This record gives sequence, structure tokens and C-alpha cells, in this order.
Amino acid sequence: MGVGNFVIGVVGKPSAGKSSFLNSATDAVAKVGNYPFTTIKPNHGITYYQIDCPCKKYHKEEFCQPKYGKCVDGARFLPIEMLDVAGLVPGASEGEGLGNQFLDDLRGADVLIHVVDVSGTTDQNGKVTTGYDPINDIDWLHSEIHNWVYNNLKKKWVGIVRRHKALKCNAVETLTNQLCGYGTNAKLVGRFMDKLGLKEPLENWDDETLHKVVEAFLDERFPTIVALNKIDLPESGKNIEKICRKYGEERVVLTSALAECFLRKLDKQKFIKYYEGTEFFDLAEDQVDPSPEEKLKTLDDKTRNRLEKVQDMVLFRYGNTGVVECIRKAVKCLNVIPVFPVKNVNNFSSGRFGTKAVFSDCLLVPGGTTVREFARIIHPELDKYYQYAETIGNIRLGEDDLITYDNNIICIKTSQVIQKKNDDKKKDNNNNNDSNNSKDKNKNNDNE
Ligand SMILES: Nc1nc2c(ncn2[C@@H]2O[C@H](COP(=O)(O)OP(=O)(O)OP(=O)(O)O)[C@@H](O)[C@H]2O)c(=O)[nH]1
Ligand SMILES: [Mg+2]
Repeated sequence: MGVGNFVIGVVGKPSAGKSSFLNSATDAVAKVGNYPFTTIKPNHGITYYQIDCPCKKYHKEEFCQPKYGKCVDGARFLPIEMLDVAGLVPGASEGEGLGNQFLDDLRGADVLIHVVDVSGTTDQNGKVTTGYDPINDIDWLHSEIHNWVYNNLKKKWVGIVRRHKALKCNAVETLTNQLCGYGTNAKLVGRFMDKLGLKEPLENWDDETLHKVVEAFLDERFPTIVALNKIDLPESGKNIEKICRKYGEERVVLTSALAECFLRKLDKQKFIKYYEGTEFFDLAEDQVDPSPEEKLKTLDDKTRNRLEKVQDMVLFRYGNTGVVECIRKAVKCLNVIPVFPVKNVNNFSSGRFGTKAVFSDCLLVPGGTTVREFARIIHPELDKYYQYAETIGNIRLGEDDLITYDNNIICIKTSQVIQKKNDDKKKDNNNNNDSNNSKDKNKNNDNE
């Protein structure tokens, strides 16, 4: 089972650094350029979200064998898809620049990272300038997405109301019907309508109310983390302060995609050992008796100078490049829980013959998922032949129990053995999931 069900969309104006961000956080090699619209088709990559693996708590590290991602000394790296949505420009919702095509690409994303060029050295269209105020970009992107959804609804509003009345629907039903194209389900619509607490019936909504509804929808459907990028440039300092004062720090992260790309590249080429998400790295001269695989190469003077600059401008100043932090915050917005389905809750085995592998599978599910829904997410046959579920200590779980961090190691018992060929089919599906194939993406969480 893969963990490819969630997608982080990377958005922002041209030349903000979206492709650089994707390259820095994944193994993708998207084209980067200091001119607008370098990216035309969206790029994909797989990034990793780090959690504590239960193998550490239960002292099973040596048997931990994730099918997807990896586990390093109890730190579990769960694969998540990332999508680089090419340069939106002001007026995109009206068809400007590359227009609606790119707003449409957003439909595949569950959470957004808005990459902002905080240095103010590119204007709203991504052209080189000086002294541009990046605060404009944050509000602009939000209103662009807002207008896109609002205009689509508004165009059809008279017909929507007519149908709503004729079919005697409630507001949640009508909105679910209208918003399902954005990867939305009744649960999500119910949630934001509850928060909004509107009293007027849908047929009486005026434009102002419709704007409020769209706003509440976007908050729920596209939670957004703002990456203030290019912090390595000297012009960035004063803008960072101003933006953090206005937007607070909860959803804002300071990043240097360029620095992260550089550090990861040096690590890959074995010039440094870089500890991702931290300010630390080792050089050849720091190593004592390294094994041949770990032995680092000596840096030339030019690369060493550049590394020192990255240390000065980014690592010492801000603590890290911000890229890992950004992914952590984005996934946190999704309010998901990692679940470890096992064949046996006493030894945590995944039931693969001839191996002692434990915790092989891990799936991220949306908060609010019940045990029975989880069975369905893993495989339709687990749902079909479902008998009961249990967690650590052989404690039985109710079908309607919510999955939490306290019961997220789960064994589903079935009345029939699930056929091996299904396992194989499942494996194939998930291999697809894990290999940048977003077309077949099974958005269980959204479309139930
Ligand atoms: N100094 C600095 N430059 C950066 C950083 N991130 C990206 N850049 C530069 O900004 C320019 C644009 O980067 P891209 O990653 O191509 O930007 P993009 O947002 O994908 O642009 P489009 O594809 O045109 O929409 C390139 O010259 C990058 O090297 C950063 O953190 N610091
Ligand atoms: Mg690009």
C-alpha cells in the first residue's frame, strides 16, 4: 500500500522559485530559469514526510521494512506527491497569462505551498525589477483562486438555484454537487457550512454571501502554507519582517530553495553529509575512520566559498533552509493520521511469507476516518469480508470508532483469506501511486 493519496501543490507567480522548490524537496529535475513561464506543463515529484515510526517504541527497528519510503533508526519517511503548478499571473482566473489551465491543475492538490519571492527582485509577472513589495503576491494568489471558484459558480447561479428548489435539496447537497469538480465531498462541504453558520436559505444568497461561502470553502479545501523564498538574498530581510508581522508565523515559513538544492546536491555527490531540515552538515575533515561508502570527498575552493555563503546567509541566520519545515507544516494542515495496518498486533508482522518484516505498510488517512472506512480504503475485499478490527493488546475496535494516534496500529480480521492475486494487484496499483502517476490517483479521502 502506498501513501500516494495526498498531493502538495506548489503555486506562485512566475520566477518565484516553484520548480526550484520542487527540485529541492524531491528527486525531480524540473527546469529552472530566471525568466517567467519556464515551466509550462506541471512537474511532479515525490517528497517525504517524516514521522516517528512505532518500530522504535516497540524495539523492532532491525525488522522494520517499509514497502514505500524508508525508516532510518525509527524516523519514518512517508512518500507524498508534489506538483509544481506553473506560473499564475494576475488575471489568470479571467484567462490572462497561461490562464485557467493552471488553476485547473490545482484541482489535484490537497494542500498548497505558495512560493513567494520575498526579495522583491521580481515583479507581479515574474520580470526582474527592484523594490517590488512581495506582500502583494500573497493577497493576489488568494483572490485569484477565489475568483476562479466564484466566477464558475456565479455563471451558473440562476440554474443552480432553480435546480435546488425543484429537487428540494439542502444547501450542502447543492454545494456538494457544484463543488465536486474541485475534489470535494459532502463531509467537507458540511464542515465549512457548519463553521459558517449561515441562516439564509440558498435561494436568497446575495453576492456578498456567495463570496463568504467561497472563502469558507477555500479555507477548508485548499489550506495554504506561504514559503517566503530567496531568503539568501540581502534584499529579503526587511520584507520578511513586514510579512511575518501581517500574517503571523503559523502558516509562513522562510525558505531558500536554492540553498536546499545546493546542499542536497553536494550530499548526493558525497562532498558533504547533510542533515536535512537542520543547519548541520559534515565535511571530509570532520570524519574519523569513515567506512568506504561513507567517505566524503574534499571540496574545491570555489564550492567551499559558496557553502560558507549559504551558511552565513541562510543556515546560521535562520537555522535551516525551511524546505523540510514547509512540508511538515503543509502535511499538518491536512489533519491526517498515519495508520499501520498489520497482520498481527502482537508481533506487528505484515504477513509476508518467509520474512520477519514489521510495519511494512503505513497509510495517511484524514482525521475523522472510521475503522470500517479505513478497511475500505485499504482494499474493497477487506470491507466485503470484514469481521472485526483490533489494535495493540488485542483490544477490539468498533466499526465506527475513529482512528486516532492511540489505535493506529490496526489488524483487520476477515471471514475469508484475501487472495494473493489481490495483494499483487494492490501492489501494482500502489507502485503506480508511488511513481509520479497522479492520473490514477485514488482520492479516497475526498470522493467518498
Ligand atoms: N537567490 C535565490 N534564487 C532562487 C531561489 N529559488 C529560486 N531561485 C531562482 O529564481 C529563478 C526562478 O526559479 P524557478 O524555480 O525556475 O521559478 P518558477 O517559479 O518555477 O518559475 P516559472 O516556471 O517561470 O513559473 C531561478 O533563477 C532560480 O535559480 C532561492 O531560494 N534563492
Ligand atoms: Mg517553474
